[in-house]
Amino acid sequence: MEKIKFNTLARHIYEEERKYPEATGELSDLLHDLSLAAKVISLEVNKAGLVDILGFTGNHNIHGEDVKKLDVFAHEMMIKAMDHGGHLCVMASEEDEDIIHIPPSFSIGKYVLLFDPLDGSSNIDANVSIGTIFSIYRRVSKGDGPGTIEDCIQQGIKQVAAGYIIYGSSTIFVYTAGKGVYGFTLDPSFGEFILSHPNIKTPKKSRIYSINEGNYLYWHPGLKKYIKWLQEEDKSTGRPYSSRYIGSMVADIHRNLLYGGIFMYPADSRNPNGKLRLMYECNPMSFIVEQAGGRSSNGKQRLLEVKPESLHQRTPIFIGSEEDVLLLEKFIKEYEPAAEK
Ligand code: AHM
Ligand code: MG
Repeated sequence: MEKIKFNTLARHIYEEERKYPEATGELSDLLHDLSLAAKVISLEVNKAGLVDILGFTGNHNIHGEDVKKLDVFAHEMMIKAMDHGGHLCVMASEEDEDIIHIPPSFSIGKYVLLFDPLDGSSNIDANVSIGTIFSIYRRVSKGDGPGTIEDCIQQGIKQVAAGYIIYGSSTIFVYTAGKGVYGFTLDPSFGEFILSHPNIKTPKKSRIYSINEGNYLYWHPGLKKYIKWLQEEDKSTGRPYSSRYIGSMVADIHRNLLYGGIFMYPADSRNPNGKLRLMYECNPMSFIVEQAGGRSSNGKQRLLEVKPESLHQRTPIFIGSEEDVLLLEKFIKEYEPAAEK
C-alpha cells in the first residue's frame, strides 16, 4: 500500500496555492476558516450525548446558560467563523430564509459562501453520522459593496470550491477546489486535520444503492424498474446490489464515494421536486463527486448545469458511480409516463 505523505489540511492548502502563481491566497484563507468552524462544531457534536448526563435540561445547562440545538449552534458557528475574514461579500444558509449580509464594519471580499450547517437532522439525537456542507462561488454582482441574492443563485458549474465535514466515527474534512478531491481526518489529540484520503477517486461502477425505499409507492415507474433490476440476480453485472441507507446525505455519499455506490433522493408523486436543496446540498456534493470521477444528475440533466431560480429550491438527485447513474437515467427515459414525454 502506498504510504500517504504526512500533511495537515493547512499545509496542503498552502502547497496547492503555491502551484498557481495567480492565486491570491484568499480561497486558502476561506478553507482555513471553514476548518476552524468544523473543529468547533465537531467538539459540540461529540458532546451531544452527554447533555442529559451532565444535567442539561430544556434550553439551559446547569449553569443556567443557554444550550442551543446543535443545528442552530452549527449555523451560528459558521457565521461567527466566516463573516469577518474579509473574503466574503455574502453568505446563505439552509437554516436562514434570507441571505446573510456581512456586517458593515467588516471588509467585503469577492467570494460567496453557501452552507448547510448540519445536515441529517433526523439523526442528530441518535448518535448517527451527520455533516456540514459548503459551497464557494465568486461574486457576480457589480461593485465592491455587499453581495446580493444574484451572487447566491448561481449554477453549480460556477463553484470555485466545495466540501463537507462528516462527524462520524471520526471527523473528516473533504474538499475540492476543482483539482481533485482530498480528505483530512481530525486528530482529536492535537486538533489538526491530517491528510488521510489523497486524490479520492470513486469506482466507475458499484454494487451499492442508497435510497429511502419507504417511498417506493410514490416513485416514477422508471425508478421502480431500476431498483427491481438492481435486486435481481445476475453475476455478470454484479447483481443483486446491496442496499445501504443512513438517512444522512453526507454519510451516505461519503461511503459511496470511497467504495462506489449510487445515492438517490428522487422526486415522487407527493414531492414533485424531491427533498434535498440544490444550492446547499446537491450542488456541492455534485462538484465533489464529479471531481472524484463520478456523475450527478436530476434524472434528466447534469445537476451542476441546472439554472437555479431560488435560494432554497429543491431538486431530485441521483449521484455516485458513473455507470450506475447513467443506467438510472436510461431507465427514467425509457419508462417515462406518456404525460411527461
Ligand atoms: P435535513 O436538511 O433536514 O437534515 O434533511 C436532509 C436529509 C439528508 O441528509 C438525507 O439524505 C435525507 O434528508 C433523508 O431523508 P429521508 O428521511 O426522507 O429519507
Ligand atoms: Mg440539510
